[in-house]
Amino acid sequence: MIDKTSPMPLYFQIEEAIKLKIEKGEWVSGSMISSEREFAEAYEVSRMTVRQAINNLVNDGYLTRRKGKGTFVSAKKIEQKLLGLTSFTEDMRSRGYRPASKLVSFQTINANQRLAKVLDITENHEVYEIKRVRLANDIPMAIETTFVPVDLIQLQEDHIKEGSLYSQVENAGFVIDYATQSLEASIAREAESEILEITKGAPVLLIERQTYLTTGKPLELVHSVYRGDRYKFMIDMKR
Ligand code: 16G
Repeated sequence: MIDKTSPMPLYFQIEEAIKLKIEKGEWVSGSMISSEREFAEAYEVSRMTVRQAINNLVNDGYLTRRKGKGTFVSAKKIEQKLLGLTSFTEDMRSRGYRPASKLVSFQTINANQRLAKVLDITENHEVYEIKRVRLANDIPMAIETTFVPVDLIQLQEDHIKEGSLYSQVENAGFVIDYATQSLEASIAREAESEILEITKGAPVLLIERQTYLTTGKPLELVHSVYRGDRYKFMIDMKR
């Protein structure tokens, strides 16, 4: 499997061999991998070489080190296509996960200048500010802060707590049309890391979505913090 005559560096060959095992499902997520020594013996390479391969796989999110325990195969990332305009509830259900939310807060606030501009309302107009932790099979995936103009729709706290915002909007007779979304890399701050159950400074994805109804009216502005270790966004491109 490892070709010592190849110009490919040995650590890279080991990395590829491990990735293949994970991708083929031979090594399942959560299982512990062999020690550096065992790898070094099996591949007849130095422990330094093995360490380099494993470090790269940890950095790329394939493997996770747990202090005092060992190195484990990471949970598979959720792949989300940036194509259809879907809700968290729909995304999770379509992948066979059980969606849920923890409602952190639900209140009305007065729009500041930016909110007013984005939501096409006048400054100081009331907007709902909804903070939710979004979970898949009880694992926290993202923290979402959603702003919706109060004048547009009467939102029920109970429904938001239990169910889907988009279904509540659609059940009220609105048709959601399109959204613009930005995505940028960042690191988890202390409060975020506690909620998302990741270490402080771990990579996260910051997403901002502005969603519009078929009437042309803005429905929501949403700021989200997604776990970088569990999420992968896919974009199809055509030339
Ligand atoms: C997604 C959307 C968010 C929307 C929510 C509705 C992203 C980045 N954000 O999380 O804008 O408010 O779905 O979900 O995808 P719900 O209908 O399950 O409440």
